[in-house]
Amino acid sequence: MAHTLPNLPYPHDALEPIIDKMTMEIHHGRHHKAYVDNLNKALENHADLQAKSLEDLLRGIKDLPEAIRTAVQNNGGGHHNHSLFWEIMAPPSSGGGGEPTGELKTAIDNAFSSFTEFKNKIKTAAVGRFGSGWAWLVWDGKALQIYSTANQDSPLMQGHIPILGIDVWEHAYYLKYQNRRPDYVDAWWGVVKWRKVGENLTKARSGK
Ligand code: MN3
Repeated sequence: MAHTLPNLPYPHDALEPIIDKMTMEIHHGRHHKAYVDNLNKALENHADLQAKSLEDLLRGIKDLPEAIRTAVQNNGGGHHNHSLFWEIMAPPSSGGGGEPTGELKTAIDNAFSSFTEFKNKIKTAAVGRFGSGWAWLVWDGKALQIYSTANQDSPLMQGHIPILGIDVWEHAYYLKYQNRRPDYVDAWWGVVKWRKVGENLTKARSGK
C-alpha cells in the first residue's frame, strides 16, 4: 500500500504568527509531499517492503537492501518526522502552548529537573545541530532522552520512540526568522500541543 501525505490537522495559517502561512504551505505541500512521493518511488519494485509499516521500515533500516536504504532513510524518515511534527502543534485555541501536565509533567520534571531545564536542553540540541536536522525528546525504552539527529534520521532507527521533535531545517523557519534559529525555537513553544505529546509518551511507555 502506498504511503500518503496526511492532511494538516489545522489550516495553513492556524499557527500564525509563530509559524507563517507560506512556510506551512511549502513545508507540508511541497517538502513533506516530496518525502512521501520519493519513499513510494524507492519502494516501487519491493512488494514485500510496501507491505511493511513506516515504523517497521525505519526500525529495520539496517536490514533494507543497500540500493534503497539511503532513500528510505531520508524519505521515510522525512515522512515520519513531519507526520509527528504536525500532530504535536496546534494554535492556542486548540491546546497549543502552555505547559505539560499530568504524567508528562512528572516525567519531564524527574528526567530534567524542571520544565525550564527541559526547554533549555531541547534548545541546546536544536541550536547545536550543525546544518539540517531535528531535536528530539525520545523514549529509549527505559527513560526520556534529549538529542538531535542529522538530516531526516528518525530516532526509530536507533530503537527509540520519538515523543516530541522540532524541525530545524532552514525550510522550517527561514522565511520568518531567517538565520535566527534560536528565536524560532523560543517561539515554537507557543504552539506545542502538550496533550498530544503526553499521549505519545503514554503510548511509548506502554510499548504499543
Ligand atoms: Mn521539514
